Amino acid sequence: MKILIPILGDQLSMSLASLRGVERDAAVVLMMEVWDEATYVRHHKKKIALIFSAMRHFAEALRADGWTVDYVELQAEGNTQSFTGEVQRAAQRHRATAVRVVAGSEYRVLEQQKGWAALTGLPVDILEDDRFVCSLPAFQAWAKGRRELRMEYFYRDMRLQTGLLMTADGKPVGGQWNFDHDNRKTPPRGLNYPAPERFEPDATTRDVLTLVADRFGSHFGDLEPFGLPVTRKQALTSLERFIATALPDFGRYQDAMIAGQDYLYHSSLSLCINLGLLSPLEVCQAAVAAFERGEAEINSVEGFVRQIIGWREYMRGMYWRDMPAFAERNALEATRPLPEFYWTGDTEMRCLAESVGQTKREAYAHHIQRLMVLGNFALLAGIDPKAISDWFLVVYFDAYEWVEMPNVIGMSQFADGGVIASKPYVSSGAYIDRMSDYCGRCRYDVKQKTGPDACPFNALYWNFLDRHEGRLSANPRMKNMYATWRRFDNDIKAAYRQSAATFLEGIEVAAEGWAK
Ligand code: FAD
Ligand code: DLZ
Ligand code: SF4
Repeated sequence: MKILIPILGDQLSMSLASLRGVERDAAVVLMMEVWDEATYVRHHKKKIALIFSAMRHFAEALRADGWTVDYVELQAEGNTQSFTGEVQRAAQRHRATAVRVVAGSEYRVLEQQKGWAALTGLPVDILEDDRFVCSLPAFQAWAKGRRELRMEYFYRDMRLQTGLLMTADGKPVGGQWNFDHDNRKTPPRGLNYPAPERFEPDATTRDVLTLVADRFGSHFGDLEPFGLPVTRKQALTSLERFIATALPDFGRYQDAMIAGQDYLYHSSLSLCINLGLLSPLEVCQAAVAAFERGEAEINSVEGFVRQIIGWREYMRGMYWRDMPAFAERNALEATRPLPEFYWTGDTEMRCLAESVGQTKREAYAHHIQRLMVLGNFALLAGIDPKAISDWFLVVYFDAYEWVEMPNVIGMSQFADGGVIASKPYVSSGAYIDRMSDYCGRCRYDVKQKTGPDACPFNALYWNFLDRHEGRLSANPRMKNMYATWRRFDNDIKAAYRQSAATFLEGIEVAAEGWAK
């Protein structure tokens, strides 16, 4: 009796359901580096190195814990380069009598897993991934029959369920569920910004860096310097550092953007949580403990906890609720190909050049850069949601389809027709100017509305509203914007249309092959 336990690259948790209740000497854990996963989109080099290194370190941790691990490296002889091929091969190699696996986090992978029983002739137990706060059946039950599926109400249920920031008599700590009105400040000049902990690559990571440089050299992004956390111990150090140095100002400055400050007061813990090195609950509990010790205020801690037990859980629920149709959503019928500068950063628009530049360097940009610069531009310009979604999936170290797709297709591109977001997240240059220091160093003038020197976001913004008036003007949250648009006289409207058209015609389209 040998149970084969495949563990996938984002399942790096010792508490994984497939490991629980199994005798170590009756099981073989299978981990596999496969070309299929590294290239279904051509991930950022740093992201591939992160995942391979974290996988190799996790295999060592499992061995130290008494498990037998069969680790198939990318270059191993006979590697079929697919999950399915490797599970079939390992089942034979180990004369397995059963397979036990946690459901893949992505639809594509779960579909493969469903075929394993027929292909191996073995019983295959696909277990629910219980590393989330809200199970998928519980999310379905929450969503069922609701007219509107807004995150805020889901989040309150998660607060009640977890007891995080709740008083003994079931009320939200501080008397409110949400403290965002205290947030969204621009940092004054000269602040001493915290920086995430960086880790010197060990021999395992250095091997992986060589492998990635050799085999994935043409993929997007900078491989080195590489200092990301790749073990649970390093992930815990990153968490501690965030709590001690950045959490106290997380709330206040969470929407700010400063050139050269890639992380500001954000945690960059998404990579650890999504890989399984940290659990979402332990991260929230650490933040709440800092609040209880008086080291961070409620606006920061509540805002942080909301991102994790609110947005993160909600996005996963929405992904599974709507797949596979989600991937095809295009409510605004946007068809423009992705501009080349998303890959090169070569644009005179400072906000985009900075955001793409740091994405290339770090495989990271924070939420507002993703939503209000990179996503906002794509939405205003009418970029095909699939093309921009593939871009987001390639470039970020925390990007897996289950969380990337609802954020991009739903929240950022409004391509689900307004299920996730109640209105499109669009803005003119004024918002970016208010929240960042980008505009001061831009060749465009954020105050000019039209013409060759005007900030392109300005004309694109009005052009977007004009283009979608039929679809969006009835939205109560868009009423003021349309009232303003309608007050413009025809010459002004024509100038906006013309400026937007001239700008869009001049955009260079990305060559094929960057993403797929
Ligand atoms: P912090 O600002 O420190 O936030 C704390 C944690 O909250 C994050 O680590 C993350 O786990 C969670 N979180 C915050 N916002 C969200 C959200 N909207 N959805 C899910 N979790 C959230 N997040 C990903 O993990 N992977 C993605 O591929 C991804 N793609 C995105 C694409 C777009 C267009 C947008 C607008 C957002 C995307 N996000 C994604 C959500 C969010 O931007 C990132 O989770 C966050 O920037 C990660 O950085 P951080 O750890 O410093 O976050
Ligand atoms: C993203 C990724 C990459 C680049 N490579 C691998 C790999 O070689 N082996 C592996 O197990 N996982 C990899 N991953 C992560 C998987 O795509 C991830 O586990 C799926 O999203 C699971 O649904
Ligand atoms: Fe971006 Fe416009 Fe500001 Fe330039 S002026 S940085 S294009 S918002």
